[in-house]
Amino acid sequence: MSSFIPLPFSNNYSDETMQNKAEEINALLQKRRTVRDFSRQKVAKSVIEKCILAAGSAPSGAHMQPWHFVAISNPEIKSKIRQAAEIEEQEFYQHRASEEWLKALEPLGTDTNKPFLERAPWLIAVFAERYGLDQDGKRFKHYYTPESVGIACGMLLTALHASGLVTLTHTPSPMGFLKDILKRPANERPYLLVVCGHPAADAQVPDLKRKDLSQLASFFE
Ligand code: IYR
Repeated sequence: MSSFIPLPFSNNYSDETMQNKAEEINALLQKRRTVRDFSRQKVAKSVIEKCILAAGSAPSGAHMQPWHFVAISNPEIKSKIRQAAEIEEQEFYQHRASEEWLKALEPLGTDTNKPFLERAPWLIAVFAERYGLDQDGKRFKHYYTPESVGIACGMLLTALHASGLVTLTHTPSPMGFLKDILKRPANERPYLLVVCGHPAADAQVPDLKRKDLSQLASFFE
């Protein structure tokens, strides 16, 4: 059973307006950088709420919306997350990571110490719902879950960046501890931890280059 409504917007931009819009969004997103040095400056919950709503507008397989976002500003919970993440990171840097992986990480200057997990005003833990549960607790299938949640995360990062905040996509692995600390149900799997806030006044980022258009795209015209 489906019901349809007329597309609820119409832009019809001129070629020139469209060109300008594309340039504007590219210029905005080219400024995005992953930041590891955060200030303790607070960020209003209402900003985080809006950005999560924006993320929730992502397309998803069969419109199952297989995601859940947990936003944390509570210092005790942030501290628990830091402790658990640093234990996993010690394992990673000392045992789990291959030489090749450690070499690839060198330019980023990362290590087992994760102070940003306590300093940044917000952590947003993103969970992927492996399957849905109806009102009677009966399971139903979700489709293209990693793709859907990945798109939603991209939109979350875009919304946070466009709001003037900086982010770090943090991937302590495995992330099972997030599920325990945040008391998430069995059908959810931790997908990504987004650290977000204002950059420290002296924040530094690695001098990375992005692929240019000829490297990152091909066209058949
Ligand atoms: N999770 C570790 C290692 C790490 C892995 C990748 I791939 C990165 O792009 C950055 C870090 C850490 O957060 O330090």
